[in-house]
Amino acid sequence: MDTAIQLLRKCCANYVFEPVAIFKKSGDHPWPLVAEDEADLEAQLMDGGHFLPLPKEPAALANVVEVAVVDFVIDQLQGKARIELTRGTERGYPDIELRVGADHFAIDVKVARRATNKKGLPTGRTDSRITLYTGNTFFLHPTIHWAGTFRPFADYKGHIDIIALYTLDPASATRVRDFELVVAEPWKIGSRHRSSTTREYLGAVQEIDRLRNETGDFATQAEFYSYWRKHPWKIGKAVQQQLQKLAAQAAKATT
Ligand SMILES: [Ca+2]
Repeated sequence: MDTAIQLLRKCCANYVFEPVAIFKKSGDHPWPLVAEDEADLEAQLMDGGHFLPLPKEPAALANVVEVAVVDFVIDQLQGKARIELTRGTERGYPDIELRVGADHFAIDVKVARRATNKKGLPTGRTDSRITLYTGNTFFLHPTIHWAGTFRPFADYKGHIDIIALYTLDPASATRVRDFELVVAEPWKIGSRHRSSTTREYLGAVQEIDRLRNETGDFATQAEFYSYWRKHPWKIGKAVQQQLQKLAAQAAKATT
């Protein structure tokens, strides 16, 4: 477990936020455009009218950030000895499956905006509670191979989150300022609060220092799992149908 975490921490320490803006095909500048380096090119594209701002709506911006971080991690680690990375599906879990030797790790990327006060200064908390897991499916039934997952939840040697923190800069095309990546085990940053009242999500602690230091509300992983698996989750129609299908398959397999 420690090897995988160290590997990801080392990798994330090298990350610099890359998606600067959305490229717009037409611009307003003379051709040819000659740039001296990356920074010069960026400045010229900005001045030349080639940039559209990234979305500032939290979910849309989070998706841009998440894709960029997943791309980076896969690009950095793929091809190293004894390591294999597989990208997950958009709505599935996890975002990346990492294999080190014979062990599989679930790597999930989560994005959170820093909360700011009326003066625009960071309060030291995330704007909303990070969702650690959907509570009523693969997390609740850890031995079942759920749709949209690579393998049952309990088959992972470990679960690791990469938390991307940023401060919203509405005036810049990039929208993102003070970008930071924190690598943490979900149970270590777990809270006793849901991250949504309408969706079946369980949440992380909101203090950024506690995310960095991995000091959540639970003393042990067992305590975290037991608390959240006892939670009265709502089982919707889609989840119920999946459970029935799996139960029918299991029954068929034993006859
Ligand atoms: Ca994610």
